[in-house]
Amino acid sequence: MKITDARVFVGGPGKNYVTLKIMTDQGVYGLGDATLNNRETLPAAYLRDYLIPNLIGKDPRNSEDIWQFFYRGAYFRRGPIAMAAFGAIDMALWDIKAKLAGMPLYQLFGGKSRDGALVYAHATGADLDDLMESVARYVALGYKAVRVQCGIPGMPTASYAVPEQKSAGKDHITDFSGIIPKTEIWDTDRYMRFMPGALAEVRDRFGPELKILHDVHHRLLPREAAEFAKAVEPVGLYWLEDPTPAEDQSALRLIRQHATTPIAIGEVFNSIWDCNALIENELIDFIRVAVTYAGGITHVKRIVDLAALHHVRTGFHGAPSHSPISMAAQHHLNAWAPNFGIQEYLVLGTPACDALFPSDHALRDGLFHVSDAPGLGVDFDEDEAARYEYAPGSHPVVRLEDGTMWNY
Ligand code: CS2
Ligand code: MG
Repeated sequence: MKITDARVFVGGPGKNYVTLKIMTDQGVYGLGDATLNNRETLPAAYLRDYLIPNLIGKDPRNSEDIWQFFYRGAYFRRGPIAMAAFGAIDMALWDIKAKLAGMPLYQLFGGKSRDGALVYAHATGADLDDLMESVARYVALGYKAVRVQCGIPGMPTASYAVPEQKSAGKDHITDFSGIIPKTEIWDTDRYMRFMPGALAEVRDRFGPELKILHDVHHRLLPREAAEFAKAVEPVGLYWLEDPTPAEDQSALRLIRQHATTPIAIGEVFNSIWDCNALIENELIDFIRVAVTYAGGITHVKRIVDLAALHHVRTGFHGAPSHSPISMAAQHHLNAWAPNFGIQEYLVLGTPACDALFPSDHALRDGLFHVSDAPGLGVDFDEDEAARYEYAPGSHPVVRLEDGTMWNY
Protein backbone atom coordinates (compact mmCIF):
# COMPACT_ATOMS: atom_id res chain seq x y z
CA MET A 1 0.00 0.00 0.00
CA LYS A 2 1.37 3.45 -0.82
CA ILE A 3 0.68 7.14 -0.11
CA THR A 4 -0.02 8.74 -3.49
CA ASP A 5 -0.69 12.36 -2.55
CA ALA A 6 -1.36 14.73 0.34
CA ARG A 7 -2.90 18.18 0.45
CA VAL A 8 -3.03 20.96 3.05
CA PHE A 9 -6.02 23.28 3.45
CA VAL A 10 -5.83 26.45 5.58
CA GLY A 11 -9.08 28.11 6.59
CA GLY A 12 -12.46 27.58 8.16
CA PRO A 13 -15.44 29.34 9.73
CA GLY A 14 -13.86 31.89 12.09
CA LYS A 15 -10.68 29.82 12.42
CA ASN A 16 -7.63 29.11 10.26
CA TYR A 17 -7.92 25.34 10.58
CA VAL A 18 -4.93 23.58 8.99
CA THR A 19 -6.31 20.35 7.57
CA LEU A 20 -4.14 17.63 6.05
CA LYS A 21 -5.63 15.00 3.72
CA ILE A 22 -3.44 12.01 2.84
CA MET A 23 -4.50 9.89 -0.17
CA THR A 24 -3.47 6.26 -0.86
CA ASP A 25 -3.42 3.87 -3.83
CA GLN A 26 -6.28 1.90 -2.23
CA GLY A 27 -8.63 4.91 -2.24
CA VAL A 28 -8.65 5.17 1.56
CA TYR A 29 -7.70 8.64 2.79
CA GLY A 30 -6.81 10.00 6.21
CA LEU A 31 -7.34 13.38 7.87
CA GLY A 32 -5.09 15.31 10.25
CA ASP A 33 -5.16 18.68 12.05
CA ALA A 34 -2.02 20.87 12.12
CA THR A 35 -3.73 23.99 13.49
CA LEU A 36 -1.13 25.87 15.57
CA ASN A 37 -3.20 28.78 16.87
CA ASN A 38 -2.13 32.10 15.30
CA ARG A 39 0.88 30.54 13.56
CA GLU A 40 -1.12 28.38 11.17
CA THR A 41 0.89 29.04 8.00
CA LEU A 42 4.05 27.60 9.60
CA PRO A 43 3.08 23.94 10.07
CA ALA A 44 1.27 24.23 6.72
CA ALA A 45 4.55 25.28 5.04
CA TYR A 46 6.51 22.57 6.87
CA LEU A 47 4.06 20.00 5.54
CA ARG A 48 3.97 21.30 1.96
CA ASP A 49 7.67 22.09 1.59
CA TYR A 50 9.38 19.27 3.48
CA LEU A 51 7.16 16.55 4.85
CA ILE A 52 4.69 15.74 2.06
CA PRO A 53 7.43 15.19 -0.58
CA ASN A 54 8.89 12.61 1.83
CA LEU A 55 5.51 10.97 2.42
CA ILE A 56 4.77 10.07 -1.20
CA GLY A 57 5.44 6.38 -1.85
CA LYS A 58 5.59 5.39 1.81
CA ASP A 59 3.30 2.67 3.21
CA PRO A 60 0.70 4.56 5.32
CA ARG A 61 0.39 1.59 7.67
CA ASN A 62 3.94 2.17 8.97
CA SER A 63 2.90 5.12 11.10
CA GLU A 64 5.57 4.51 13.79
CA ASP A 65 8.45 4.43 11.31
CA ILE A 66 7.09 7.51 9.53
CA TRP A 67 6.91 9.35 12.87
CA GLN A 68 10.47 8.34 13.74
CA PHE A 69 11.67 9.24 10.23
CA PHE A 70 10.36 12.81 10.55
CA TYR A 71 11.27 13.27 14.24
CA ARG A 72 14.81 11.88 14.14
CA GLY A 73 15.39 13.02 10.58
CA ALA A 74 14.60 16.66 11.41
CA TYR A 75 17.87 16.94 13.40
CA PHE A 76 16.56 20.12 15.03
CA ARG A 77 13.94 18.33 17.10
CA ARG A 78 10.65 19.22 18.80
CA GLY A 79 9.01 22.65 18.90
CA PRO A 80 5.30 23.39 18.28
CA ILE A 81 5.60 23.98 14.51
CA ALA A 82 7.29 20.68 13.67
CA MET A 83 5.27 18.66 16.18
CA ALA A 84 1.99 20.10 14.85
CA ALA A 85 3.03 19.11 11.33
CA PHE A 86 4.09 15.61 12.47
CA GLY A 87 0.90 15.44 14.53
CA ALA A 88 -1.33 15.98 11.50
CA ILE A 89 0.46 13.27 9.54
CA ASP A 90 0.21 10.89 12.48
CA MET A 91 -3.52 11.51 12.98
CA ALA A 92 -4.16 10.90 9.26
CA LEU A 93 -2.20 7.63 9.27
CA TRP A 94 -4.13 6.35 12.31
CA ASP A 95 -7.36 7.38 10.53
CA ILE A 96 -6.32 5.32 7.48
CA LYS A 97 -5.30 2.33 9.62
CA ALA A 98 -8.61 2.27 11.47
CA LYS A 99 -10.58 2.66 8.22
CA LEU A 100 -8.66 -0.30 6.76
CA ALA A 101 -9.56 -2.29 9.88
CA GLY A 102 -13.18 -1.17 9.60
CA MET A 103 -13.10 -0.02 13.22
CA PRO A 104 -13.51 3.23 15.15
CA LEU A 105 -10.03 4.35 16.21
CA TYR A 106 -10.51 3.65 19.94
CA GLN A 107 -10.73 -0.08 19.12
CA LEU A 108 -7.11 -0.02 17.94
CA PHE A 109 -6.02 1.43 21.32
CA GLY A 110 -7.71 -1.30 23.35
CA GLY A 111 -11.40 -0.55 23.13
CA LYS A 112 -13.66 1.50 25.37
CA SER A 113 -12.97 2.06 29.07
CA ARG A 114 -16.15 4.20 29.38
CA ASP A 115 -19.18 5.09 27.35
CA GLY A 116 -19.41 8.84 27.86
CA ALA A 117 -16.35 11.00 28.58
CA LEU A 118 -16.70 13.93 31.01
CA VAL A 119 -16.22 17.36 29.40
CA TYR A 120 -16.03 20.90 30.75
CA ALA A 121 -17.32 24.16 29.31
CA HIS A 122 -15.93 27.71 29.63
CA ALA A 123 -17.93 30.03 31.88
CA THR A 124 -16.77 33.62 32.10
CA GLY A 125 -18.03 37.05 33.10
CA ALA A 126 -16.97 40.67 33.13
CA ASP A 127 -17.90 40.66 36.82
CA LEU A 128 -19.15 38.18 39.39
CA ASP A 129 -22.85 38.58 38.52
CA ASP A 130 -22.10 38.08 34.83
CA LEU A 131 -20.01 35.00 35.69
CA MET A 132 -22.76 33.46 37.84
CA GLU A 133 -25.20 33.80 34.91
CA SER A 134 -22.68 32.10 32.64
CA VAL A 135 -22.13 29.21 35.06
CA ALA A 136 -25.88 28.82 35.53
CA ARG A 137 -26.33 28.62 31.74
CA TYR A 138 -23.90 25.72 31.40
CA VAL A 139 -25.30 23.90 34.41
CA ALA A 140 -28.75 24.22 32.82
CA LEU A 141 -27.31 22.70 29.62
CA GLY A 142 -26.29 19.63 31.63
CA TYR A 143 -22.56 20.27 32.06
CA LYS A 144 -21.14 18.61 35.16
CA ALA A 145 -17.87 20.59 34.98
CA VAL A 146 -17.27 24.27 34.21
CA ARG A 147 -14.11 26.35 33.93
CA VAL A 148 -14.57 29.67 35.70
CA GLN A 149 -12.84 32.95 34.70
CA CYS A 150 -13.90 36.36 36.00
CA GLY A 151 -13.18 40.05 35.47
CA ILE A 152 -11.04 41.43 38.32
CA PRO A 153 -12.23 44.69 39.95
CA GLY A 154 -9.80 47.52 39.24
CA MET A 155 -7.82 45.60 36.61
CA PRO A 156 -6.96 48.17 33.88
CA THR A 157 -8.15 45.85 31.08
CA ALA A 158 -10.10 42.58 30.84
CA SER A 159 -8.01 39.58 31.89
CA TYR A 160 -7.51 36.21 30.17
CA ALA A 161 -10.72 34.83 28.59
CA VAL A 162 -12.84 37.58 30.17
CA PRO A 163 -15.16 39.80 28.08
CA GLU A 164 -14.68 43.58 28.17
CA GLN A 165 -18.45 44.00 28.61
CA LYS A 166 -20.97 41.80 30.39
CA SER A 167 -21.38 38.68 28.24
CA ALA A 168 -25.19 38.75 28.72
CA GLY A 169 -25.70 35.10 27.94
CA LYS A 170 -23.28 34.89 25.01
CA ASP A 171 -20.28 32.54 24.84
CA HIS A 172 -17.04 34.54 24.99
CA ILE A 173 -14.24 33.56 22.59
CA THR A 174 -11.02 35.59 22.69
CA ASP A 175 -10.60 37.81 19.60
CA PHE A 176 -7.28 36.81 18.04
CA SER A 177 -7.87 38.69 14.76
CA GLY A 178 -5.14 40.90 13.26
CA ILE A 179 -1.39 40.37 13.09
CA ILE A 180 -0.72 43.16 15.61
CA PRO A 181 -1.47 41.78 19.10
CA LYS A 182 -3.89 43.47 21.48
CA THR A 183 -2.39 44.38 24.88
CA GLU A 184 -3.80 43.25 28.22
CA ILE A 185 -2.63 44.87 31.45
CA TRP A 186 -2.14 42.51 34.40
CA ASP A 187 -1.84 43.12 38.11
CA THR A 188 -1.13 40.05 40.24
CA ASP A 189 -2.03 41.70 43.55
CA ARG A 190 -5.57 42.55 42.41
CA TYR A 191 -5.96 39.00 41.06
CA MET A 192 -4.68 37.40 44.26
CA ARG A 193 -6.97 39.56 46.40
CA PHE A 194 -10.13 38.86 44.36
CA MET A 195 -10.06 35.50 42.60
CA PRO A 196 -9.98 33.05 45.55
CA GLY A 197 -13.11 34.71 46.97
CA ALA A 198 -14.83 34.65 43.57
CA LEU A 199 -14.19 30.92 43.25
CA ALA A 200 -15.54 30.40 46.78
CA GLU A 201 -18.72 32.30 45.84
CA VAL A 202 -19.22 30.05 42.80
CA ARG A 203 -18.88 27.03 45.06
CA ASP A 204 -21.35 28.51 47.57
CA ARG A 205 -23.83 29.34 44.80
CA PHE A 206 -23.70 26.03 42.90
CA GLY A 207 -23.01 23.54 45.69
CA PRO A 208 -20.56 20.66 46.15
CA GLU A 209 -21.46 18.59 43.05
CA LEU A 210 -20.32 21.01 40.32
CA LYS A 211 -16.74 20.38 39.15
CA ILE A 212 -15.12 23.84 39.13
CA LEU A 213 -11.92 24.48 37.17
CA HIS A 214 -9.86 27.68 36.93
CA ASP A 215 -7.10 28.65 34.49
CA VAL A 216 -4.41 30.95 35.90
CA HIS A 217 -2.88 31.00 32.43
CA HIS A 218 0.79 31.15 33.46
CA ARG A 219 0.38 34.48 35.29
CA LEU A 220 1.83 33.74 38.76
CA LEU A 221 5.35 33.25 40.11
CA PRO A 222 5.86 29.86 41.82
CA ARG A 223 5.50 31.31 45.33
CA GLU A 224 2.36 33.23 44.38
CA ALA A 225 0.99 30.06 42.77
CA ALA A 226 1.60 28.14 45.99
CA GLU A 227 -0.20 30.84 47.99
CA PHE A 228 -3.13 30.86 45.54
CA ALA A 229 -3.41 27.05 45.49
CA LYS A 230 -3.51 27.03 49.30
CA ALA A 231 -6.08 29.86 49.44
CA VAL A 232 -8.50 27.93 47.19
CA GLU A 233 -8.13 24.55 48.96
CA PRO A 234 -11.53 25.02 50.72
CA VAL A 235 -13.23 25.54 47.31
CA GLY A 236 -12.36 21.98 46.28
CA LEU A 237 -11.44 22.82 42.68
CA TYR A 238 -11.40 20.01 40.15
CA TRP A 239 -8.16 21.61 38.96
CA LEU A 240 -6.06 24.77 38.98
CA GLU A 241 -4.55 25.15 35.52
CA ASP A 242 -1.19 26.58 34.45
CA PRO A 243 -0.62 28.31 37.82
CA THR A 244 2.95 29.21 36.83
CA PRO A 245 5.00 28.88 33.61
CA ALA A 246 6.14 25.26 33.59
CA GLU A 247 9.30 25.39 31.52
CA ASP A 248 10.79 25.26 35.01
CA GLN A 249 9.20 21.91 35.83
CA SER A 250 10.83 21.77 39.28
CA ALA A 251 9.14 25.07 40.29
CA LEU A 252 5.93 23.10 40.74
CA ARG A 253 7.45 21.49 43.86
CA LEU A 254 6.62 24.64 45.81
CA ILE A 255 2.91 24.25 45.09
CA ARG A 256 2.95 20.61 46.15
CA GLN A 257 4.70 21.57 49.41
CA HIS A 258 1.95 24.03 50.35
CA ALA A 259 -1.34 22.89 48.86
CA THR A 260 -3.47 19.89 47.90
CA THR A 261 -5.35 21.75 45.13
CA PRO A 262 -5.14 19.55 41.98
CA ILE A 263 -2.82 20.98 39.32
CA ALA A 264 -3.27 20.72 35.52
CA ILE A 265 -0.48 21.65 33.10
CA GLY A 266 0.57 20.84 29.57
CA GLU A 267 -1.35 22.60 26.78
CA VAL A 268 1.75 24.51 25.63
CA PHE A 269 3.95 21.40 25.69
CA ASN A 270 4.87 19.67 22.46
CA SER A 271 6.77 16.58 23.62
CA ILE A 272 7.09 14.09 26.46
CA TRP A 273 10.35 15.77 27.40
CA ASP A 274 8.46 18.96 28.32
CA CYS A 275 6.51 17.12 31.02
CA ASN A 276 8.31 13.93 32.00
CA ALA A 277 9.70 15.48 35.22
CA LEU A 278 6.29 16.89 36.17
CA ILE A 279 4.78 13.41 35.72
CA GLU A 280 7.57 11.26 37.17
CA ASN A 281 7.82 13.49 40.29
CA GLU A 282 4.02 13.56 40.53
CA LEU A 283 3.98 17.37 40.62
CA ILE A 284 0.75 17.52 38.60
CA ASP A 285 -2.60 15.72 38.69
CA PHE A 286 -3.69 16.23 35.06
CA ILE A 287 -1.65 16.39 31.85
CA ARG A 288 -3.13 18.85 29.35
CA VAL A 289 -1.27 18.12 26.10
CA ALA A 290 -3.11 18.41 22.76
CA VAL A 291 -2.82 15.77 20.03
CA THR A 292 -2.05 18.45 17.44
CA TYR A 293 0.63 20.34 19.37
CA ALA A 294 2.32 17.24 20.85
CA GLY A 295 3.18 15.26 17.74
CA GLY A 296 -0.04 13.37 17.16
CA ILE A 297 -1.66 10.23 18.58
CA THR A 298 1.51 8.12 18.61
CA HIS A 299 3.43 10.55 20.84
CA VAL A 300 0.50 11.59 23.02
CA LYS A 301 -0.28 7.93 23.74
CA ARG A 302 3.27 7.61 25.15
CA ILE A 303 2.61 10.61 27.40
CA VAL A 304 -0.73 9.12 28.54
CA ASP A 305 0.95 5.80 29.37
CA LEU A 306 3.75 7.54 31.35
CA ALA A 307 1.10 9.57 33.19
CA ALA A 308 -0.81 6.39 34.07
CA LEU A 309 2.25 5.06 35.92
CA HIS A 310 2.20 8.15 38.18
CA HIS A 311 -1.52 8.63 39.03
CA VAL A 312 -1.74 11.51 36.53
CA ARG A 313 -4.99 11.72 34.58
CA THR A 314 -5.61 13.19 31.14
CA GLY A 315 -7.26 16.57 30.62
CA PHE A 316 -6.55 17.22 26.95
CA HIS A 317 -6.58 20.79 25.70
CA GLY A 318 -9.68 21.61 23.65
CA ALA A 319 -9.62 25.31 22.79
CA PRO A 320 -11.56 26.53 19.72
CA SER A 321 -8.34 26.49 17.66
CA HIS A 322 -8.49 22.68 17.49
CA SER A 323 -10.50 21.46 14.52
CA PRO A 324 -13.05 18.65 14.87
CA ILE A 325 -10.34 16.36 13.46
CA SER A 326 -7.91 16.60 16.36
CA MET A 327 -10.84 16.81 18.78
CA ALA A 328 -12.05 13.49 17.32
CA ALA A 329 -8.58 12.00 17.85
CA GLN A 330 -8.74 13.14 21.47
CA HIS A 331 -12.27 11.78 21.90
CA HIS A 332 -11.05 8.35 20.76
CA LEU A 333 -8.13 8.53 23.22
CA ASN A 334 -10.57 9.67 25.93
CA ALA A 335 -12.80 6.63 25.26
CA TRP A 336 -9.80 4.31 25.69
CA ALA A 337 -7.46 5.87 28.29
CA PRO A 338 -7.60 4.02 31.63
CA ASN A 339 -6.38 7.26 33.26
CA PHE A 340 -8.86 9.56 31.51
CA GLY A 341 -9.82 12.63 33.54
CA ILE A 342 -11.76 15.21 31.59
CA GLN A 343 -11.89 16.87 28.15
CA GLU A 344 -11.99 20.61 27.52
CA TYR A 345 -14.86 21.13 25.10
CA LEU A 346 -15.93 24.37 23.48
CA VAL A 347 -18.94 23.79 21.26
CA LEU A 348 -17.53 23.83 17.73
CA GLY A 349 -20.85 22.67 16.36
CA THR A 350 -21.85 25.65 14.31
CA PRO A 351 -23.68 24.68 11.09
CA ALA A 352 -20.71 25.98 9.08
CA CYS A 353 -18.23 23.89 11.08
CA ASP A 354 -20.44 20.80 10.89
CA ALA A 355 -20.71 21.26 7.11
CA LEU A 356 -16.92 21.46 6.79
CA PHE A 357 -16.27 18.54 9.17
CA PRO A 358 -19.27 16.15 9.07
CA SER A 359 -19.31 13.64 11.94
CA ASP A 360 -21.73 11.84 14.27
CA HIS A 361 -19.79 12.38 17.49
CA ALA A 362 -22.28 13.54 20.14
CA LEU A 363 -22.38 15.49 23.41
CA ARG A 364 -25.19 14.34 25.73
CA ASP A 365 -25.77 15.50 29.32
CA GLY A 366 -22.24 16.77 29.78
CA LEU A 367 -20.66 13.55 28.49
CA PHE A 368 -19.05 13.08 25.07
CA HIS A 369 -19.94 9.97 23.05
CA VAL A 370 -17.43 9.12 20.34
CA SER A 371 -18.54 7.99 16.88
CA ASP A 372 -18.45 4.28 16.01
CA ALA A 373 -17.75 5.04 12.34
CA PRO A 374 -14.46 3.55 11.03
CA GLY A 375 -11.42 5.73 11.64
CA LEU A 376 -11.61 9.12 13.36
CA GLY A 377 -15.32 9.34 12.56
CA VAL A 378 -15.02 12.79 11.02
CA ASP A 379 -14.86 13.80 7.35
CA PHE A 380 -13.75 16.92 5.46
CA ASP A 381 -15.74 18.62 2.70
CA GLU A 382 -13.31 20.11 0.18
CA ASP A 383 -16.07 22.09 -1.55
CA GLU A 384 -16.91 23.74 1.77
CA ALA A 385 -13.20 24.33 2.40
CA ALA A 386 -12.94 26.31 -0.84
CA ARG A 387 -15.18 28.96 0.75
CA TYR A 388 -12.53 29.94 3.32
CA GLU A 389 -9.14 31.62 3.24
CA TYR A 390 -6.42 32.39 5.73
CA ALA A 391 -6.84 35.47 7.94
CA PRO A 392 -3.78 36.45 10.07
CA GLY A 393 -4.26 36.45 13.83
CA SER A 394 -2.24 36.98 16.98
CA HIS A 395 -2.44 36.15 20.65
CA PRO A 396 -2.77 39.22 22.87
CA VAL A 397 0.37 40.28 24.74
CA VAL A 398 0.31 41.03 28.46
CA ARG A 399 2.16 43.80 30.22
CA LEU A 400 2.32 44.74 33.90
CA GLU A 401 1.16 48.22 34.81
CA ASP A 402 4.74 49.53 34.62
CA GLY A 403 5.03 48.20 31.07
CA THR A 404 7.02 45.04 31.86
CA MET A 405 6.17 42.20 29.45
CA TRP A 406 4.33 39.34 31.16
CA ASN A 407 2.81 35.99 30.22
CA TYR A 408 -0.28 35.74 28.04
C1 CS2 B 1 -6.58 28.14 27.24
C2 CS2 B 1 -6.41 28.22 25.75
O1 CS2 B 1 -8.33 26.63 26.79
C3 CS2 B 1 -7.40 26.91 27.59
O2 CS2 B 1 -7.12 26.26 28.60
O3 CS2 B 1 -5.39 28.14 27.95
O4 CS2 B 1 -7.64 28.61 25.20
C4 CS2 B 1 -5.34 29.20 25.30
O5 CS2 B 1 -5.60 30.49 25.80
C5 CS2 B 1 -5.34 29.25 23.78
O6 CS2 B 1 -5.24 27.95 23.29
C6 CS2 B 1 -4.15 30.08 23.26
O7 CS2 B 1 -4.07 29.96 21.88
MG1 MG C 1 -5.37 26.80 29.55
